[in-house]
Amino acid sequence: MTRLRFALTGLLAAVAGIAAGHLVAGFVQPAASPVLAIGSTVIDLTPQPLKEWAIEHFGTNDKLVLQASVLVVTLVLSALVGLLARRRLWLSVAGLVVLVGLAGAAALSRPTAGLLDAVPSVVALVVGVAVLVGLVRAIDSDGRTDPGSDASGGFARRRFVLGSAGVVVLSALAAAGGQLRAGATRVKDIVLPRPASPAKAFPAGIESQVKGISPLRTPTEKFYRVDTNLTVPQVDVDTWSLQVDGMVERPFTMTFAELSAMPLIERDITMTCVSNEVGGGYVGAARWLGVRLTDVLDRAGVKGNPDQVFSTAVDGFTISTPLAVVRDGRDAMIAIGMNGRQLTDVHGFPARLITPGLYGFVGATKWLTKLTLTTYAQDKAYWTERQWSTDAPIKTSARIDTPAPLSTIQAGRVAVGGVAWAQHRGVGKVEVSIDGGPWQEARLGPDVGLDYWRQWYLPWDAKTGLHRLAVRAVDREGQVQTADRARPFPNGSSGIQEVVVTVA
Ligand SMILES: Nc1nc2c(c(=O)[nH]1)N[C@H]1C(S)=C(S)[C@@H](COP(=O)(O)O)O[C@H]1N2
Ligand SMILES: [Mo]
Repeated sequence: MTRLRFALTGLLAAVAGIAAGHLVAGFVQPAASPVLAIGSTVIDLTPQPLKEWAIEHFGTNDKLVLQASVLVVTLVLSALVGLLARRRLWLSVAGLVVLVGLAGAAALSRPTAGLLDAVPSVVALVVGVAVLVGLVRAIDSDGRTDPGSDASGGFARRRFVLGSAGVVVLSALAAAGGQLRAGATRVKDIVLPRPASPAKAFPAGIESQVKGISPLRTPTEKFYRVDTNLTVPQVDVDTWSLQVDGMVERPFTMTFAELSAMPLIERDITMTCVSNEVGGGYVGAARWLGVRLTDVLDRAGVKGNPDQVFSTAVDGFTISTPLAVVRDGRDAMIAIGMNGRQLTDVHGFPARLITPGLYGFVGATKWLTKLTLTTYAQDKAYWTERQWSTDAPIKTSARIDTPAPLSTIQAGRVAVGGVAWAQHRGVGKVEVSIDGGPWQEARLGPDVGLDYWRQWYLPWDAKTGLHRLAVRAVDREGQVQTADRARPFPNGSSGIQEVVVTVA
Protein backbone atom coordinates (compact mmCIF):
# COMPACT_ATOMS: atom_id res chain seq x y z
CA MET A 1 0.00 0.00 0.00
CA THR A 2 2.73 2.50 0.91
CA ARG A 3 4.49 1.48 -2.30
CA LEU A 4 1.45 2.62 -4.26
CA ARG A 5 1.39 5.88 -2.35
CA PHE A 6 5.05 6.57 -3.10
CA ALA A 7 4.52 5.85 -6.78
CA LEU A 8 1.51 8.15 -6.74
CA THR A 9 3.60 10.81 -5.05
CA GLY A 10 6.20 10.71 -7.82
CA LEU A 11 3.47 10.84 -10.42
CA LEU A 12 1.75 13.81 -8.79
CA ALA A 13 5.05 15.65 -8.41
CA ALA A 14 5.56 15.27 -12.16
CA VAL A 15 1.98 16.28 -12.98
CA ALA A 16 2.28 19.39 -10.81
CA GLY A 17 5.69 20.27 -12.26
CA ILE A 18 4.56 19.80 -15.84
CA ALA A 19 1.40 21.84 -15.24
CA ALA A 20 3.25 24.68 -13.51
CA GLY A 21 5.87 24.68 -16.28
CA HIS A 22 3.11 24.78 -18.89
CA LEU A 23 1.46 27.74 -17.16
CA VAL A 24 4.69 29.74 -17.03
CA ALA A 25 5.58 28.74 -20.61
CA GLY A 26 2.25 30.21 -21.71
CA PHE A 27 3.62 33.57 -20.62
CA VAL A 28 7.30 33.39 -21.54
CA GLN A 29 7.66 30.88 -24.40
CA PRO A 30 4.97 28.30 -25.26
CA ALA A 31 7.43 25.98 -27.04
CA ALA A 32 9.53 25.71 -23.86
CA SER A 33 6.77 23.92 -21.93
CA PRO A 34 8.49 20.76 -20.58
CA VAL A 35 6.50 18.10 -22.47
CA LEU A 36 6.53 20.15 -25.70
CA ALA A 37 10.27 20.76 -25.44
CA ILE A 38 10.96 17.05 -25.06
CA GLY A 39 8.49 16.27 -27.84
CA SER A 40 10.22 18.66 -30.24
CA THR A 41 13.60 17.17 -29.46
CA VAL A 42 12.19 13.70 -30.02
CA ILE A 43 10.91 14.89 -33.44
CA ASP A 44 14.37 16.15 -34.37
CA LEU A 45 16.12 12.98 -33.19
CA THR A 46 13.63 10.45 -34.53
CA PRO A 47 15.21 8.22 -37.18
CA GLN A 48 13.77 8.57 -40.66
CA PRO A 49 11.87 5.26 -40.94
CA LEU A 50 10.09 5.82 -37.62
CA LYS A 51 9.12 9.35 -38.68
CA GLU A 52 7.63 8.03 -41.91
CA TRP A 53 5.83 5.29 -40.07
CA ALA A 54 4.35 7.80 -37.64
CA ILE A 55 3.21 10.18 -40.39
CA GLU A 56 1.69 7.28 -42.30
CA HIS A 57 -0.13 5.71 -39.36
CA PHE A 58 -1.14 8.74 -37.35
CA GLY A 59 -1.29 11.35 -40.11
CA THR A 60 -2.09 14.80 -38.83
CA ASN A 61 -2.54 13.27 -35.37
CA ASP A 62 1.12 12.29 -35.24
CA LYS A 63 1.85 15.32 -33.05
CA LEU A 64 -0.87 14.42 -30.59
CA VAL A 65 0.29 10.80 -30.41
CA LEU A 66 3.85 11.98 -29.84
CA GLN A 67 2.91 14.34 -27.02
CA ALA A 68 0.75 11.67 -25.38
CA SER A 69 3.64 9.18 -25.60
CA VAL A 70 6.10 11.63 -24.05
CA LEU A 71 3.61 12.29 -21.26
CA VAL A 72 2.99 8.59 -20.56
CA VAL A 73 6.71 7.76 -20.49
CA THR A 74 7.34 10.73 -18.19
CA LEU A 75 4.58 9.66 -15.82
CA VAL A 76 5.84 6.07 -15.66
CA LEU A 77 9.39 7.28 -14.95
CA SER A 78 8.17 9.70 -12.32
CA ALA A 79 6.22 6.94 -10.56
CA LEU A 80 9.51 5.02 -10.37
CA VAL A 81 11.21 8.17 -9.10
CA GLY A 82 8.51 8.35 -6.40
CA LEU A 83 9.29 4.79 -5.30
CA LEU A 84 12.90 5.82 -4.68
CA ALA A 85 11.63 7.98 -1.81
CA ARG A 86 10.83 4.82 0.17
CA ARG A 87 14.58 4.36 0.59
CA ARG A 88 15.87 7.92 0.61
CA LEU A 89 14.04 11.15 -0.11
CA TRP A 90 17.13 12.70 -1.67
CA LEU A 91 17.36 9.85 -4.19
CA SER A 92 13.88 10.66 -5.33
CA VAL A 93 14.61 14.38 -5.52
CA ALA A 94 17.72 13.57 -7.56
CA GLY A 95 15.58 11.48 -9.93
CA LEU A 96 13.24 14.41 -10.39
CA VAL A 97 16.17 16.74 -11.07
CA VAL A 98 17.33 14.39 -13.84
CA LEU A 99 13.86 14.20 -15.42
CA VAL A 100 13.27 17.94 -15.37
CA GLY A 101 16.88 18.51 -16.38
CA LEU A 102 16.19 16.61 -19.60
CA ALA A 103 13.24 18.87 -20.34
CA GLY A 104 15.33 21.95 -19.60
CA ALA A 105 18.14 20.73 -21.83
CA ALA A 106 15.61 20.01 -24.57
CA ALA A 107 14.16 23.51 -24.27
CA LEU A 108 17.60 25.13 -24.33
CA SER A 109 18.79 23.09 -27.30
CA ARG A 110 16.10 24.51 -29.63
CA PRO A 111 17.86 26.49 -32.37
CA THR A 112 16.50 29.87 -31.28
CA ALA A 113 16.43 29.25 -27.52
CA GLY A 114 17.46 31.92 -25.03
CA LEU A 115 17.85 31.75 -21.26
CA LEU A 116 14.13 32.48 -20.89
CA ASP A 117 13.43 29.02 -22.30
CA ALA A 118 14.84 27.49 -19.12
CA VAL A 119 12.31 29.25 -16.90
CA PRO A 120 9.42 26.77 -17.34
CA SER A 121 11.71 23.88 -16.41
CA VAL A 122 13.07 25.67 -13.35
CA VAL A 123 9.52 26.35 -12.18
CA ALA A 124 8.59 22.74 -12.92
CA LEU A 125 11.47 21.56 -10.77
CA VAL A 126 10.64 23.80 -7.80
CA VAL A 127 6.96 22.85 -7.84
CA GLY A 128 7.72 19.17 -8.47
CA VAL A 129 10.15 18.94 -5.55
CA ALA A 130 7.76 20.82 -3.26
CA VAL A 131 4.94 18.39 -4.04
CA LEU A 132 7.23 15.39 -3.68
CA VAL A 133 8.56 16.46 -0.30
CA GLY A 134 5.12 17.51 0.94
CA LEU A 135 3.44 14.23 0.05
CA VAL A 136 6.32 12.08 1.30
CA ARG A 137 6.04 13.89 4.65
CA ALA A 138 2.34 13.09 4.72
CA ILE A 139 3.05 9.39 4.10
CA ASP A 140 5.80 9.38 6.71
CA SER A 141 3.65 10.98 9.38
CA ASP A 142 1.08 8.27 8.69
CA GLY A 143 3.73 5.54 9.05
CA ARG A 144 5.08 7.03 12.28
CA THR A 145 1.76 7.13 14.08
CA ASP A 146 0.96 4.37 16.50
CA PRO A 147 -0.91 1.66 14.61
CA GLY A 148 -3.33 1.45 17.55
CA SER A 149 -4.29 5.09 17.44
CA ASP A 150 -6.70 5.09 14.59
CA ALA A 151 -7.49 8.72 14.92
CA SER A 152 -4.08 10.19 14.03
CA GLY A 153 -3.39 7.51 11.36
CA GLY A 154 -6.67 8.41 9.73
CA PHE A 155 -5.73 12.06 9.99
CA ALA A 156 -2.40 11.52 8.21
CA ARG A 157 -4.05 9.45 5.52
CA ARG A 158 -6.62 12.15 5.06
CA ARG A 159 -3.82 14.64 4.77
CA PHE A 160 -2.24 12.58 1.97
CA VAL A 161 -5.54 12.13 0.14
CA LEU A 162 -6.50 15.79 0.46
CA GLY A 163 -3.00 16.90 -0.51
CA SER A 164 -3.09 14.69 -3.60
CA ALA A 165 -6.54 15.92 -4.58
CA GLY A 166 -5.36 19.51 -4.15
CA VAL A 167 -2.36 18.87 -6.39
CA VAL A 168 -4.60 17.35 -9.08
CA VAL A 169 -7.03 20.28 -9.04
CA LEU A 170 -4.35 22.98 -9.02
CA SER A 171 -2.42 21.20 -11.77
CA ALA A 172 -5.50 20.99 -13.97
CA LEU A 173 -6.09 24.72 -13.46
CA ALA A 174 -2.46 25.59 -14.18
CA ALA A 175 -2.32 23.44 -17.31
CA ALA A 176 -5.56 24.91 -18.60
CA GLY A 177 -4.32 28.42 -17.81
CA GLY A 178 -1.09 27.82 -19.74
CA GLN A 179 -3.06 26.47 -22.67
CA LEU A 180 -5.39 29.47 -22.73
CA ARG A 181 -2.55 31.91 -22.43
CA ALA A 182 -0.49 30.28 -25.22
CA GLY A 183 -3.51 30.37 -27.53
CA ALA A 184 -4.43 33.94 -26.59
CA THR A 185 -1.59 35.58 -28.51
CA ARG A 186 -3.29 35.75 -31.88
CA VAL A 187 -1.72 37.01 -35.05
CA LYS A 188 -2.63 40.58 -35.87
CA ASP A 189 -5.09 41.51 -38.61
CA ILE A 190 -3.51 43.25 -41.55
CA VAL A 191 -4.83 44.71 -44.77
CA LEU A 192 -3.11 43.30 -47.84
CA PRO A 193 -2.21 45.58 -50.75
CA ARG A 194 -3.51 44.81 -54.24
CA PRO A 195 -1.29 42.82 -56.57
CA ALA A 196 0.55 44.62 -59.37
CA SER A 197 0.19 41.36 -61.30
CA PRO A 198 -3.16 39.77 -60.45
CA ALA A 199 -3.99 36.13 -61.14
CA LYS A 200 -6.27 35.27 -64.06
CA ALA A 201 -9.99 35.10 -63.31
CA PHE A 202 -10.65 31.91 -61.37
CA PRO A 203 -12.96 29.50 -63.20
CA ALA A 204 -15.81 27.61 -61.54
CA GLY A 205 -14.75 24.10 -60.59
CA ILE A 206 -16.74 21.00 -61.42
CA GLU A 207 -17.29 20.04 -57.78
CA SER A 208 -20.94 21.13 -58.06
CA GLN A 209 -21.47 18.59 -60.86
CA VAL A 210 -19.32 15.71 -59.61
CA LYS A 211 -20.27 14.90 -56.04
CA GLY A 212 -17.35 13.96 -53.79
CA ILE A 213 -14.62 15.53 -55.92
CA SER A 214 -12.12 17.98 -54.30
CA PRO A 215 -13.07 21.63 -54.80
CA LEU A 216 -10.94 23.41 -57.41
CA ARG A 217 -9.58 25.68 -54.69
CA THR A 218 -8.88 24.26 -51.25
CA PRO A 219 -10.43 26.38 -48.48
CA THR A 220 -7.68 27.62 -46.15
CA GLU A 221 -9.10 25.80 -43.13
CA LYS A 222 -9.10 22.50 -45.10
CA PHE A 223 -5.57 22.99 -46.45
CA TYR A 224 -3.19 20.30 -45.17
CA ARG A 225 -0.63 21.27 -42.58
CA VAL A 226 2.83 19.73 -42.27
CA ASP A 227 5.67 21.03 -40.11
CA THR A 228 7.94 20.02 -37.26
CA ASN A 229 6.29 22.41 -34.80
CA LEU A 230 4.38 21.25 -31.73
CA THR A 231 3.32 24.82 -30.98
CA VAL A 232 2.45 27.10 -33.88
CA PRO A 233 4.79 30.12 -33.92
CA GLN A 234 2.79 33.32 -33.25
CA VAL A 235 4.78 36.01 -34.97
CA ASP A 236 4.46 39.69 -34.10
CA VAL A 237 4.33 41.34 -37.52
CA ASP A 238 5.43 44.71 -36.09
CA THR A 239 8.78 43.37 -34.92
CA TRP A 240 9.16 40.74 -37.67
CA SER A 241 11.86 41.30 -40.26
CA LEU A 242 13.29 39.56 -43.28
CA GLN A 243 17.06 39.40 -43.42
CA VAL A 244 18.84 38.76 -46.73
CA ASP A 245 22.49 37.80 -46.43
CA GLY A 246 25.20 35.35 -47.47
CA MET A 247 26.76 35.56 -50.95
CA VAL A 248 25.22 38.95 -51.80
CA GLU A 249 26.60 42.37 -52.66
CA ARG A 250 24.33 44.31 -50.30
CA PRO A 251 22.93 42.38 -47.36
CA PHE A 252 19.83 44.03 -45.92
CA THR A 253 16.94 43.61 -43.55
CA MET A 254 13.41 44.72 -44.25
CA THR A 255 10.21 45.12 -42.30
CA PHE A 256 6.86 43.64 -43.22
CA ALA A 257 5.68 47.06 -44.42
CA GLU A 258 8.70 47.32 -46.74
CA LEU A 259 8.18 43.81 -48.06
CA SER A 260 4.50 44.30 -48.78
CA ALA A 261 5.22 47.64 -50.48
CA MET A 262 7.19 45.79 -53.19
CA PRO A 263 5.32 44.84 -56.39
CA LEU A 264 3.05 41.89 -55.58
CA ILE A 265 2.12 38.96 -57.76
CA GLU A 266 -0.93 36.78 -57.27
CA ARG A 267 -0.86 33.18 -58.50
CA ASP A 268 -2.83 29.95 -58.27
CA ILE A 269 -0.46 27.20 -57.14
CA THR A 270 -0.93 23.63 -55.95
CA MET A 271 1.32 22.54 -53.10
CA THR A 272 2.27 18.97 -52.27
CA CYS A 273 4.15 17.44 -49.36
CA VAL A 274 6.89 14.95 -50.10
CA SER A 275 5.36 12.75 -47.40
CA ASN A 276 2.16 12.41 -49.41
CA GLU A 277 1.48 8.77 -50.26
CA VAL A 278 -0.10 7.92 -53.60
CA GLY A 279 -3.79 8.81 -53.19
CA GLY A 280 -3.06 10.80 -50.03
CA GLY A 281 -4.27 14.14 -48.72
CA TYR A 282 -1.09 16.19 -48.23
CA VAL A 283 -1.86 18.29 -51.28
CA GLY A 284 -3.78 21.55 -51.56
CA ALA A 285 -4.45 24.26 -54.10
CA ALA A 286 -4.68 27.93 -53.21
CA ARG A 287 -4.31 31.48 -54.49
CA TRP A 288 -1.13 33.05 -53.18
CA LEU A 289 -0.16 36.72 -52.99
CA GLY A 290 3.48 37.65 -52.59
CA VAL A 291 6.70 39.22 -53.73
CA ARG A 292 8.76 37.52 -56.41
CA LEU A 293 11.70 35.86 -54.69
CA THR A 294 14.03 37.02 -57.49
CA ASP A 295 12.98 40.66 -56.88
CA VAL A 296 14.17 40.38 -53.29
CA LEU A 297 17.38 38.58 -54.26
CA ASP A 298 18.11 41.13 -57.00
CA ARG A 299 17.84 43.89 -54.45
CA ALA A 300 20.70 42.27 -52.55
CA GLY A 301 22.66 41.38 -55.69
CA VAL A 302 24.16 37.90 -56.06
CA LYS A 303 27.89 37.66 -55.36
CA GLY A 304 30.08 34.70 -56.36
CA ASN A 305 28.49 31.35 -57.23
CA PRO A 306 25.85 30.41 -54.69
CA ASP A 307 23.75 27.36 -55.66
CA GLN A 308 21.05 27.44 -53.03
CA VAL A 309 18.66 29.75 -51.25
CA PHE A 310 18.93 28.72 -47.62
CA SER A 311 15.85 29.97 -45.80
CA THR A 312 15.38 30.12 -42.05
CA ALA A 313 12.15 30.23 -40.07
CA VAL A 314 11.63 32.13 -36.82
CA ASP A 315 12.12 28.90 -34.85
CA GLY A 316 15.43 28.10 -36.54
CA PHE A 317 14.02 25.50 -38.94
CA THR A 318 15.78 25.65 -42.34
CA ILE A 319 15.00 24.75 -45.95
CA SER A 320 17.24 24.59 -49.05
CA THR A 321 15.91 25.63 -52.45
CA PRO A 322 18.03 25.27 -55.59
CA LEU A 323 18.89 28.78 -56.83
CA ALA A 324 18.69 27.64 -60.47
CA VAL A 325 15.05 26.64 -59.93
CA VAL A 326 14.21 29.93 -58.22
CA ARG A 327 15.69 31.83 -61.17
CA ASP A 328 14.26 29.80 -64.07
CA GLY A 329 11.28 32.11 -64.49
CA ARG A 330 8.73 30.28 -62.36
CA ASP A 331 6.64 32.21 -59.84
CA ALA A 332 8.70 31.45 -56.72
CA MET A 333 7.54 33.99 -54.15
CA ILE A 334 7.58 35.21 -50.60
CA ALA A 335 3.87 34.86 -49.95
CA ILE A 336 2.03 37.12 -47.53
CA GLY A 337 -1.50 36.19 -48.57
CA MET A 338 -3.46 32.97 -49.13
CA ASN A 339 -6.91 32.77 -50.69
CA GLY A 340 -7.48 36.52 -50.43
CA ARG A 341 -6.46 36.92 -46.80
CA GLN A 342 -3.28 37.24 -44.77
CA LEU A 343 -1.57 33.94 -44.02
CA THR A 344 -3.02 32.09 -41.04
CA ASP A 345 -0.65 31.22 -38.21
CA VAL A 346 -0.49 27.51 -39.17
CA HIS A 347 0.37 28.37 -42.77
CA GLY A 348 3.29 30.62 -41.88
CA PHE A 349 2.13 34.13 -40.92
CA PRO A 350 3.38 36.70 -41.75
CA ALA A 351 5.48 35.45 -44.69
CA ARG A 352 6.45 32.15 -46.28
CA LEU A 353 8.08 30.82 -49.39
CA ILE A 354 6.10 29.20 -52.18
CA THR A 355 8.02 27.53 -54.99
CA PRO A 356 5.77 26.10 -57.70
CA GLY A 357 6.78 22.63 -58.81
CA LEU A 358 8.83 21.71 -55.74
CA TYR A 359 7.71 19.72 -52.72
CA GLY A 360 7.11 21.88 -49.66
CA PHE A 361 10.20 20.71 -47.78
CA VAL A 362 12.50 22.26 -50.42
CA GLY A 363 10.61 25.45 -51.19
CA ALA A 364 7.83 26.47 -48.84
CA THR A 365 9.44 27.76 -45.62
CA LYS A 366 6.75 29.01 -43.24
CA TRP A 367 7.33 31.81 -40.70
CA LEU A 368 10.21 32.90 -42.91
CA THR A 369 12.69 35.36 -41.41
CA LYS A 370 15.98 34.94 -43.28
CA LEU A 371 17.22 34.18 -46.79
CA THR A 372 20.87 33.27 -47.17
CA LEU A 373 22.52 32.79 -50.54
CA THR A 374 25.02 30.01 -50.07
CA THR A 375 26.15 26.63 -51.41
CA TYR A 376 25.01 23.09 -50.66
CA ALA A 377 28.60 22.34 -49.69
CA GLN A 378 28.53 25.09 -47.09
CA ASP A 379 25.10 24.79 -45.44
CA LYS A 380 22.76 21.85 -44.85
CA ALA A 381 19.06 22.37 -44.19
CA TYR A 382 16.93 20.42 -41.70
CA TRP A 383 15.81 17.67 -44.09
CA THR A 384 19.12 17.58 -45.97
CA GLU A 385 20.81 16.63 -42.70
CA ARG A 386 18.29 13.80 -42.54
CA GLN A 387 19.27 12.50 -45.98
CA TRP A 388 16.24 13.71 -47.97
CA SER A 389 16.89 14.88 -51.53
CA THR A 390 17.87 18.46 -52.26
CA ASP A 391 16.47 18.21 -55.78
CA ALA A 392 12.81 17.37 -55.33
CA PRO A 393 10.38 18.30 -58.12
CA ILE A 394 6.82 17.18 -57.44
CA LYS A 395 6.04 13.89 -59.18
CA THR A 396 3.05 13.63 -61.51
CA SER A 397 0.16 12.00 -59.69
CA ALA A 398 -3.59 11.46 -59.92
CA ARG A 399 -5.95 10.80 -57.05
CA ILE A 400 -9.40 9.22 -56.95
CA ASP A 401 -11.69 11.23 -54.64
CA THR A 402 -14.89 9.39 -55.53
CA PRO A 403 -15.99 6.65 -55.06
CA ALA A 404 -14.21 6.23 -51.74
CA PRO A 405 -11.96 3.20 -51.29
CA LEU A 406 -13.85 0.09 -50.12
CA SER A 407 -17.19 1.90 -50.31
CA THR A 408 -20.42 0.36 -51.56
CA ILE A 409 -22.20 2.27 -54.32
CA GLN A 410 -25.45 1.81 -56.24
CA ALA A 411 -25.30 0.18 -59.67
CA GLY A 412 -25.93 2.52 -62.60
CA ARG A 413 -24.29 5.58 -64.05
CA VAL A 414 -21.81 7.10 -61.58
CA ALA A 415 -18.81 9.39 -61.89
CA VAL A 416 -15.33 8.28 -60.97
CA GLY A 417 -13.50 11.50 -60.22
CA GLY A 418 -10.70 13.30 -58.46
CA VAL A 419 -7.74 15.60 -59.00
CA ALA A 420 -4.41 15.21 -60.79
CA TRP A 421 -1.25 17.30 -60.62
CA ALA A 422 2.03 17.69 -62.50
CA GLN A 423 3.13 21.09 -61.23
CA HIS A 424 5.06 23.28 -63.64
CA ARG A 425 4.64 20.74 -66.45
CA GLY A 426 0.84 20.81 -66.40
CA VAL A 427 -1.67 17.96 -66.62
CA GLY A 428 -2.22 16.91 -70.24
CA LYS A 429 -4.70 14.13 -69.67
CA VAL A 430 -5.97 11.72 -67.05
CA GLU A 431 -6.77 8.08 -67.74
CA VAL A 432 -8.82 5.55 -65.82
CA SER A 433 -8.65 1.79 -66.01
CA ILE A 434 -11.48 -0.34 -64.67
CA ASP A 435 -10.77 -3.91 -63.57
CA GLY A 436 -7.42 -3.87 -65.34
CA GLY A 437 -9.04 -2.90 -68.67
CA PRO A 438 -7.75 -0.37 -71.18
CA TRP A 439 -6.87 3.18 -70.13
CA GLN A 440 -9.85 5.41 -70.89
CA GLU A 441 -9.44 9.15 -71.15
CA ALA A 442 -11.25 11.07 -68.42
CA ARG A 443 -12.89 14.46 -68.87
CA LEU A 444 -10.96 17.34 -67.39
CA GLY A 445 -12.15 20.28 -65.31
CA PRO A 446 -11.08 23.87 -66.06
CA ASP A 447 -7.45 24.73 -66.73
CA VAL A 448 -5.92 26.98 -64.04
CA GLY A 449 -2.37 26.84 -65.39
CA LEU A 450 0.72 24.67 -65.33
CA ASP A 451 1.28 25.00 -61.59
CA TYR A 452 -2.25 24.05 -60.63
CA TRP A 453 -4.01 20.72 -60.26
CA ARG A 454 -6.78 19.62 -62.57
CA GLN A 455 -10.10 18.09 -61.65
CA TRP A 456 -11.16 15.05 -63.71
CA TYR A 457 -14.01 12.55 -63.92
CA LEU A 458 -15.11 9.57 -65.96
CA PRO A 459 -18.75 8.56 -66.29
CA TRP A 460 -19.02 4.85 -65.51
CA ASP A 461 -21.86 2.33 -65.89
CA ALA A 462 -21.27 0.51 -62.64
CA LYS A 463 -22.44 -3.11 -62.72
CA THR A 464 -23.04 -5.21 -59.61
CA GLY A 465 -19.93 -6.78 -58.12
CA LEU A 466 -16.49 -5.94 -56.85
CA HIS A 467 -14.50 -3.51 -59.04
CA ARG A 468 -10.99 -2.18 -59.20
CA LEU A 469 -10.45 1.42 -60.34
CA ALA A 470 -7.03 2.80 -61.25
CA VAL A 471 -6.02 6.29 -62.38
CA ARG A 472 -2.96 7.91 -63.87
CA ALA A 473 -2.06 11.33 -65.19
CA VAL A 474 -0.04 12.29 -68.24
CA ASP A 475 1.72 15.65 -68.24
CA ARG A 476 1.64 18.10 -71.14
CA GLU A 477 5.01 16.90 -72.33
CA GLY A 478 3.46 13.44 -72.75
CA GLN A 479 5.21 11.85 -69.76
CA VAL A 480 2.97 9.18 -68.26
CA GLN A 481 2.77 8.93 -64.47
CA THR A 482 5.06 6.08 -63.47
CA ALA A 483 3.66 2.81 -62.14
CA ASP A 484 6.88 2.20 -60.21
CA ARG A 485 6.09 2.21 -56.54
CA ALA A 486 8.23 4.38 -54.30
CA ARG A 487 7.93 5.41 -50.68
CA PRO A 488 8.08 9.14 -49.85
CA PHE A 489 11.75 8.95 -48.75
CA PRO A 490 13.92 10.48 -50.20
CA ASN A 491 12.16 12.43 -53.00
CA GLY A 492 8.45 11.61 -53.04
CA SER A 493 6.11 8.66 -53.47
CA SER A 494 5.17 7.23 -56.85
CA GLY A 495 2.94 4.51 -58.24
CA ILE A 496 -0.62 4.28 -59.43
CA GLN A 497 -3.57 4.52 -57.07
CA GLU A 498 -6.07 1.67 -57.16
CA VAL A 499 -9.40 1.74 -55.39
CA VAL A 500 -11.64 -1.25 -54.80
CA VAL A 501 -15.40 -0.64 -54.60
CA THR A 502 -18.48 -2.79 -54.25
CA VAL A 503 -21.37 -2.07 -56.59
CA ALA A 504 -24.66 -3.27 -55.11
N1 LIG B 1 9.12 26.63 -40.74
C1 LIG B 1 8.72 25.52 -41.38
N2 LIG B 1 8.32 25.61 -42.66
C2 LIG B 1 7.91 24.51 -43.32
C3 LIG B 1 7.93 23.24 -42.70
C4 LIG B 1 8.38 23.17 -41.35
O1 LIG B 1 8.44 22.09 -40.74
N3 LIG B 1 8.76 24.33 -40.72
N4 LIG B 1 7.52 22.14 -43.41
C5 LIG B 1 7.51 22.22 -44.87
C6 LIG B 1 6.76 21.15 -45.48
S1 LIG B 1 7.42 19.59 -45.36
C7 LIG B 1 5.62 21.37 -46.21
S2 LIG B 1 4.93 20.16 -47.14
C8 LIG B 1 4.98 22.70 -46.23
C9 LIG B 1 3.53 22.59 -45.79
O2 LIG B 1 2.93 23.84 -45.77
P1 LIG B 1 1.46 23.96 -45.16
O3 LIG B 1 1.49 23.42 -43.76
O4 LIG B 1 1.10 25.40 -45.24
O5 LIG B 1 0.56 23.12 -46.03
O6 LIG B 1 5.62 23.60 -45.36
C10 LIG B 1 7.02 23.55 -45.39
N5 LIG B 1 7.50 24.64 -44.61
MO1 LIG C 1 6.32 18.28 -46.76
